[in-house]
Amino acid sequence: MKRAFSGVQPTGNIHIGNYIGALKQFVELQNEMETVYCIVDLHSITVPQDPKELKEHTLDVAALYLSVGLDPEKSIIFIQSTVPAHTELSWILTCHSYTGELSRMTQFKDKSREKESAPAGLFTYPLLMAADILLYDAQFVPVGNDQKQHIELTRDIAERFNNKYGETFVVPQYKGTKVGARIMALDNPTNKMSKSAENEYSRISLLDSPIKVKKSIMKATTDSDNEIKFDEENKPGISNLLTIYSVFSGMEVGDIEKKYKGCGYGQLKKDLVEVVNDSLVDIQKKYNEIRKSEELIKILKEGREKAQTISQKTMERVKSKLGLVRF
Ligand code: ATP
Ligand code: LTN
Repeated sequence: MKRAFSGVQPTGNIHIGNYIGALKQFVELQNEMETVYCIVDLHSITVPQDPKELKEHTLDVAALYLSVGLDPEKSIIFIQSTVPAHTELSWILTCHSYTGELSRMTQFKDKSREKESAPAGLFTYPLLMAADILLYDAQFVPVGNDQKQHIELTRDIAERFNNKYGETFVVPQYKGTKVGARIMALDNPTNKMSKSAENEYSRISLLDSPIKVKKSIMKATTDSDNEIKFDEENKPGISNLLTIYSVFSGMEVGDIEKKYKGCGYGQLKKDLVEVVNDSLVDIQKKYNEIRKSEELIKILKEGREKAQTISQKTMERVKSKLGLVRF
């Protein structure tokens, strides 16, 4: 049986970029293979977090996993820090990777650029991610395309380890969506939409009110020629809106272009507000039912048990290959 693994950081509330690039795939894959989904709280502390907010956001992300359609009967859902094998394997991988390859990671370069000094965890972050994936023998990693480079590194490390010690790890593959693997920020379509960007109107969170959604879309940066055409290079703003429209309405981009031929951006934006708000209603209803329920903790505890069973087996295999004494 094939298996997929992925994770989302509890650095804020999930936005439509996370949903389109990652979570939508998480849900679809549930019917095709075994699926393991994590809330990667240890990744989020690579940058400063408020402890109270971190706790809330962790449970928010768990509740949102369920609200978008993850089914605990089909998927293992758990919090990374509740399964110690993640940090354990991460150290072992740290000893099997090179500072040179970590320095080439664009996410590290981007996140450390404006800092006077960067935490070491920001640098070794991809190794914790590699540990997450390799612990579960995952063949597939559904993520947005900003994570492609981290998956490549995971593959390199797994292959290197296998060559040195004999077959130990499954070498995983990046799994991206055809449409929307990189949703752009609404205020600046040359940046990726991000949970931690300062301007809240740069993104649409799955928990945003209809008014906030309306403001974010109506303010979205476009170009001035007023032609509704998908052209990522020359018209990144309008192309981004067309992608979002397509995913939430189920319509092909070409059909949306036809529908709005001769209309201005204002009409497209107004309709997009409705399309997005209609989709968020159900997610938010489910979220409100589950977020404060005992059920949520029960699901996370069951997920932890299942994750522990799988990851412990991998750790036994790894330790034995390395010659670490076990009794
Ligand atoms: P942060 O701003 O804290 O770095 P983020 O918004 O980039 O957070 P992550 O938790 O790092 O979100 O990512 C969760 C998943 O969503 C990953 O699979 C990531 O590739 C995907 N993702 C993040 N942003 C986008 C985006 N703009 N478009 C498509 N997928 C995205
Ligand atoms: N680095 C990812 C989050 C992440 C992840 C993972 C994704 C941590 N561990 C394992 C897939 C598999 C991010 O920033 N989006």
